[in-house]
Amino acid sequence: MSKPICFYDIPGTSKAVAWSPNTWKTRFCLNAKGLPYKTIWVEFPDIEAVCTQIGAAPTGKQPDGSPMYTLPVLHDPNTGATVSESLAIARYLERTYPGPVALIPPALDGLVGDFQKAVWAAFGLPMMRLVVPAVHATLRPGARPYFRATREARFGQPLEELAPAGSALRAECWAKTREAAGVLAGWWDEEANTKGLVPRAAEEAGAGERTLLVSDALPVSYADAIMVSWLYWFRECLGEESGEWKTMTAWHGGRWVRLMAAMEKYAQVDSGESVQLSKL
Ligand SMILES: N[C@@H](CCC(=O)N[C@@H](CS)C(=O)NCC(=O)O)C(=O)O
Repeated sequence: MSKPICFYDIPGTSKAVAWSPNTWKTRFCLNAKGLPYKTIWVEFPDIEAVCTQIGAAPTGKQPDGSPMYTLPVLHDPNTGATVSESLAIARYLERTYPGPVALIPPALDGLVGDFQKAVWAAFGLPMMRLVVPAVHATLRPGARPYFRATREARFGQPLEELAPAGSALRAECWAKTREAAGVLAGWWDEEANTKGLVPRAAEEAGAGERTLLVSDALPVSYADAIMVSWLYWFRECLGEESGEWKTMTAWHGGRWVRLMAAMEKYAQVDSGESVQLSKL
């Protein structure tokens, strides 16, 4: 590889700038594989125009049936490929650049798609209600009206009513999100215990982090990247200093913070360059 890969991401005003869970998955892959890349920051209202311009395929349909364009997108000048959708990008990177770390071991390629869907099904709506209003506040001011209009159309409700601070609904969403994370914690435990990676006694003492869907040679996997990307979303949008984030860091014996710490070496964010088409 000689030329840096172009990685399209959405900027925010949070500490890391990068806040989107779907694009974080791609960043973890690029960093873990040590691939040269540059981030191209695209504001929400410009995503469709940029994707059309670079020939990125839509990833779904809008409610009116028109194509839906989303980030992450990756353009690899070394192969000419332009790839949309986080899992398709992870698979492209795995196929094209198998070393030095295989984040999706070949035998688990089929499973990882189901895993991603299962994580989404477990967290789903309660998590969205909690964080979507915070995403709005995290975006740069010029991108907010687009985000508000599209998300309010999707939920059929003003952002302020999705899970208002102090409401019983918000408490219920938190309880469901915590419960879902508990189910996921069981999957990580099962994996670690099956492989003998972390003895039960160590877990009870709260020691060590564990990773999921690993081969013995791998420190982390794409499955870990998926989970940590959701956690980054919470942290970046709710704010590291918020009471809600602090509460979350204590969930399940602090295991999620340990998993984040294990992935931190792959979390660098470059300054990259910005594309701005709309007058924001
Ligand atoms: N399944 C897609 C989902 C990507 C996605 O929803 N991205 C959001 C940002 S987190 C987006 O770009 N939305 C564009 C829009 O709402 O206009 C993936 O995993 O890449």
